[in-house]
Amino acid sequence: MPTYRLHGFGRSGNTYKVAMYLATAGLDWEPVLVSVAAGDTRKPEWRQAFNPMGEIPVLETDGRRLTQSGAILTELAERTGHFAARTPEDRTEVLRWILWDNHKFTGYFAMHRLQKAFAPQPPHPEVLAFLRAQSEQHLALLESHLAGRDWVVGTQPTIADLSLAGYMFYPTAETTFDLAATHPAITAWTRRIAALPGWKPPYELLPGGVPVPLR
Ligand SMILES: N[C@@H](CCC(=O)N[C@@H](CS)C(=O)NCC(=O)O)C(=O)O
Repeated sequence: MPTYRLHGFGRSGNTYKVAMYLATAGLDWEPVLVSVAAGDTRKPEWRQAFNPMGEIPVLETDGRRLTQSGAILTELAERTGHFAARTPEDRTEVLRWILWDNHKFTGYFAMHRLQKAFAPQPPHPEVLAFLRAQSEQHLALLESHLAGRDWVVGTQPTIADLSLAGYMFYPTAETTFDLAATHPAITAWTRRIAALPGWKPPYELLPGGVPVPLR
């Protein structure tokens, strides 16, 4: 059995954050299909066995089941050294950006994509407008942070980059953001990430979640 088993599916950018790590760190892993769209995470037996919070990703290793992409990435970096911060100060910075990603960037950008592309009912236009405005505000902050620097923290890629980039590689048809046209620093940074050995886009790295239906 591989050292790491990653439960999740291709549509989940939070799962993809961890998948990108495992792939680009060259670790021994396999994906296990768990589909939010199919209702897997809402089943009481799944919650009891894997995550009472009802969320993917779940990373199984050494008989443990780790959850929360930021916590998983932190443990992997500490264990393996791949994409770890180099100094105590940078470790704090990495944590700061991962928290910001979870709360602000992914919190709004992923919800906007979910509502726009995958919600069973069309969202209220004001809800969508709010999520889009928040996403734009957070993208602008990241764009200005990345102008003139290669990586989010320090001079090497870290888990902060992989966390923040988790939702950047989905098609414009899903996100409705054409970042290549509007955010040059973010685009250059995602190209650096995509150049890491072992990198693949979400729907190639993870099963399930073929991008339908789209509205
Ligand atoms: N902060 C969490 C967020 C996890 C999360 O929101 N996962 C979504 C899929 S991307 C999920 O499992 N949703 C299940 C549901 O809402 O029922 C992390 O980074 O792992």
